Amino acid sequence: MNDTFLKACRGEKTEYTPVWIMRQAGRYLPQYLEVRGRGKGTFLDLCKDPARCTEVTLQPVDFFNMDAAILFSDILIPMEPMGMNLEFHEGRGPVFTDPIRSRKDVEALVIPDPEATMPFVMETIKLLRAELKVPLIGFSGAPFTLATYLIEGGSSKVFLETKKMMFQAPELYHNLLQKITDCTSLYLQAQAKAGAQTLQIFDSWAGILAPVDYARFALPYVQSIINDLRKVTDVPIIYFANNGSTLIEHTMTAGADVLGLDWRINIKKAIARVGDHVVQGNLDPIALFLPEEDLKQRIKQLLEDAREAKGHIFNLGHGVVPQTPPDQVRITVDAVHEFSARA
Ligand code: 1CP
Repeated sequence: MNDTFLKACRGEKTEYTPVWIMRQAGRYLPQYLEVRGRGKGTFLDLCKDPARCTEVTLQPVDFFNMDAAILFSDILIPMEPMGMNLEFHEGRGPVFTDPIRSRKDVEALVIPDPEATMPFVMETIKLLRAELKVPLIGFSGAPFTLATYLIEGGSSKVFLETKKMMFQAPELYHNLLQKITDCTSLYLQAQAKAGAQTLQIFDSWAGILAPVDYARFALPYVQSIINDLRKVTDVPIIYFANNGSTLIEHTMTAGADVLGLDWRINIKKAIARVGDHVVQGNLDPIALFLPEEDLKQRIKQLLEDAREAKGHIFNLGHGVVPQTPPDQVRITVDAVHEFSARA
């Protein structure tokens, strides 16, 4: 197996900088759309079909020579067995038809047994491990990010209901977050047990919080999950707090091995602040629309800027967007491999 990615996660020397791309399996790939359309099921049907999940996970790894695979699923999958009604609407994204607003709503949520309620995830991990020659990343959402979807009923811009609950009903908010944390903790442990070799926690909305609120209403739940994981597994843990450059002093206390960085911060400046962490990132996803030579120049500079890191995993600063030409992804991966090769 090519374990360059795992070595980098642990801060060990590698022959080159490993690269994978957030949302590397997905709508920018015509071959994904083909599998997604096959059987005419919904996106959720695809997430529950281990054979097709395996196929779409492998696509970018095979096409572009990625150094890691990420399980094809969605951060919202465990919210269904918790008792939420989840739908994905074309063009609008995820929708929870009955958002969480009251004590009764929180009390009705259950903490599911991941193996019993999400066997398709564990099955996909096992199928992938049998096929893959690079490490497999499992993942979850961070409790705060998951809570925003449950409370708002879907995506949001100002997160009014979430912040109102924090500020006006902190005990209710805490009880909700505690349940999501317990669910996520068991879910990630089950993924590691099934064969996931790294775990990434996506905190996609962390950056909408003031640091003081992040420290109180988001970070402790991530710390708790990582603490639990350390008792049962030694797989590396990546924590990605999107838009989190103003939060680094806090995110570095989450307990992760690797800190994911979005593109809004210069990676060199971030590295000076992250202490004993490996970093992952942080090319602007829209930089993939640069002309080839400019894109390569950006990548070269980024690798140069990351030289002093304890370890660096090349990635975008957030997910690849659906309009991205696949060839630009190929150029990116090849450039990382070429420019980072150490004599
Ligand atoms: O139409 C389709 O095919 C559905 C589009 C889609 C896909 C391909 C969704 C709906 N989810 C996914 C897969 C997915 N989601 C993966 C596996 C693909 C890969 O990485 O290779 C992963 C890791 C996720 C994680 C995820 N889902 C996050 C965290 C990462 C991030 O981008 O910040 C979030 C916030 C979600 C929620 C979600 N699911 C889908 C959409 C469109 C969204 C975002 C909605 C929003 O902006 O609020």
